Parts: sequence; C-alpha cells; structure tokens
Amino acid sequence: MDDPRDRVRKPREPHLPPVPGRVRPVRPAQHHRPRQQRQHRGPDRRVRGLRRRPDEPGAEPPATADSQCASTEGPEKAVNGSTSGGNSDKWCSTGGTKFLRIDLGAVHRIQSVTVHHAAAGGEDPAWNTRDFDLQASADGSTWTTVAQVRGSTAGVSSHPMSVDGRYLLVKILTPTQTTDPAARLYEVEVYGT
Ligand SMILES: [Ca+2]
Repeated sequence: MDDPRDRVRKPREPHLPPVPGRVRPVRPAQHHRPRQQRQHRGPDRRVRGLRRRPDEPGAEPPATADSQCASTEGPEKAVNGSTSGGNSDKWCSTGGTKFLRIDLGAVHRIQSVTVHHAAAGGEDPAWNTRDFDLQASADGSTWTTVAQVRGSTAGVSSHPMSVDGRYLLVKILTPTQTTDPAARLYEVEVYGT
C-alpha cells in the first residue's frame, strides 16, 4: 500500500558539502509541499521550514508557540516555506514568555538554523529580533541550548550547530530593537541530515 508517510523527499543535490546553509534540508518523511508553492521556489531557496499535513492521522502541528498576535499570525506561518506573503506570513507573539517550538518529526542531526526576522518579510528592521536563544531536544523535555544570540540586528541570521534533536525551540528574550513588544519570525529553517 502506498502510504504517503513512507515517501521521503530526495535531496535535489545529495552531494552538497557539509557547510552551514548548504547542507541537506531536514524534513520529516511526512513533509509534502503543495505543487503550486514548489513552482515559485528559486534555485537557491531549497531549504524551507518544516510542515506536516494537518490531515494526516496522528500528525502533530509542526510548530507551536506561546501565543500569537492575530489569527493570521500563528506559529505555522514560521514554517510555511515563505517570507514573501506580507505581514501575515509570520509568527507574531506579544506573550510574556515568547517561544516557537518546531517538531521535526524525528531526531535529526541539526547542523544549522536560519531565522528570518521582521525585515526579511519587509517590515521595519527595528523590529528584528534582538536577543534570543535556540534550544534543541530529542524528547521534548530535556533541552540543550545551542545558540545564545545577543544584540542581533540582522534581518536573517544563521546559526551553525551540531546537535541531535527532534525539537527546536526559539526563545525570544528581547523581541525588537525598540520598546515594541512583539516577536516577529517570518521563517525558521532547519538544516541537517
Ligand atoms: Ca513564513
């Protein structure tokens, strides 16, 4: 029987060197990308966020968060494979403890994480995330801090690491460069094997 969960996307370039940003994307076997989105991908945009079809039996949401600013700015927008969809192509949170939690579906060796902040989606660079931690976990309960980013002003930031994990947590400590209280992540991409 052709179970769609058994289909594994083959890397388009299986012999890429193992350097940050150019390694094979980590995707759960259940990952399916709508054909229409695939057509709009440029040659250098191979790696996206992670998504699992919500209608699959037993599927968990691939991303959860502490809160969201609007119904159109939920955590799923940070792993939908797009940064070009306007203001609602992001996860936004003004919660007291802001976090985004991504489930890769299985343990992977995570080699790099790229985060697209406010300016990556066309918003004010003053709203780029200033301070945040990245944590990884194999079981969702024991977490290892793999990056501590402080004072960042970047619209897109990349973070090399080497850790086995199924879950990635982005903990927002200072969401912007100003007193604006909202975290805005347009996309989180996980690279690895
Ligand atoms: Ca997005």
